[in-house]
Amino acid sequence: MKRDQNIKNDLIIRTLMGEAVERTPVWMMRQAGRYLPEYIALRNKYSFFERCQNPELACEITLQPVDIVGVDAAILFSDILVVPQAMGLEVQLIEKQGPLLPDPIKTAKDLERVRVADVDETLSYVFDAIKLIKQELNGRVPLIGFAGAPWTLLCYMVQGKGSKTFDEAKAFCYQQPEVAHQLLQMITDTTIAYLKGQVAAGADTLQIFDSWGGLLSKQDFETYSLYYIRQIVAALKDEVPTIVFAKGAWGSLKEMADTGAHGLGIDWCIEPHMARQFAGADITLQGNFDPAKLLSPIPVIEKEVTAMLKAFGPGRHIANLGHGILPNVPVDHAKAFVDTVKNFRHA
Ligand code: 1CP
Repeated sequence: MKRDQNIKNDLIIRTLMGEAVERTPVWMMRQAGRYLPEYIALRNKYSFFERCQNPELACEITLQPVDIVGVDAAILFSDILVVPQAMGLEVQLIEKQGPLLPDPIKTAKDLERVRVADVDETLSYVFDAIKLIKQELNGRVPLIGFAGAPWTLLCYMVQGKGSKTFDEAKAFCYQQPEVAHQLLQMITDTTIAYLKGQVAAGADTLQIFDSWGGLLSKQDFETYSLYYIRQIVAALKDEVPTIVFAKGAWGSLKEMADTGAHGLGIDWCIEPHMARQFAGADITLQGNFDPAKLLSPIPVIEKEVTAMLKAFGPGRHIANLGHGILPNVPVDHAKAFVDTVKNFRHA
């Protein structure tokens, strides 16, 4: 296992490895982004993919929440959709609407337009950003690398845009399962090379985001998602600790724990003691504050975060939200979340 000995605050790495920690560590999914005025200022000057592709900009945005909110980890500023882009699909980001893929995958013929990416050729800007971020972090906190899970990427590659149901992506899997599996395997192979490149560049831990895993039945989650996540975790788990976050898929926590991942993200719809019961004692749980609760008055946030910490109990817990931070959360509310965790000690 690779480990950067120069990290001063390595609470998150130690928690993932099941080692003793003085307090619960904390970060927030989507912490680099739209709720920070410093991010909005850069957004008004550069397009989304400019922000991702320019290592100096990506570095600056990555460090913002570390400097401003005081989280215990940085997460690379990028997007899960750089992988479909590297595989050959056009991806646009429409302000205030979200991702748009104008020529989505619908048939076997469309697979001719995508390939397993040569990541050193197509995604080297990410590796350059990681090297720069590690240098600028100078050992303050660990850097989290990430990728989308193959199922969640298929959702966008087939549906062509965000959706509440991803019904077209599901219909594609159910009507053309062989084509779907070919695409999922291509995404998986690209993702493994991509994440290995992130680790080689300096990422200290990796999170796999399966934002739409909870749209699938337990059996379909196994078939279209977990089968591929398992390959990714197996390829990386001996390099750095890995965290799997499959939103809504808590019915498969045990199976996810069995992949050998070091951490599992959970959303706010499952109680910590139930998640622990499903996942077993030997894995770190991450979560699970309702992101919308950060819109509550600060004293309510403090009270509810404390209750969450008590519900998880000491050890093997990384405090986080149950999904990404919302753009309309005031910065001092995000700080209240982080500070409440940092000031709390288990009795
Ligand atoms: O600035 C802007 O207006 C663009 C908004 C934005 C941002 C800040 C997008 C477009 N992506 C990002 C950055 C991003 N995306 C990060 C940065 C690191 C961090 O601070 O966490 C990460 C980890 C992601 C991951 C991501 N992108 C996911 C998985 C996590 C999740 O929130 O579920 C998903 C599903 C995406 C797709 C995507 N990209 C952008 C948006 C608005 C979306 C979601 C669209 C949808 O709801 O379908």
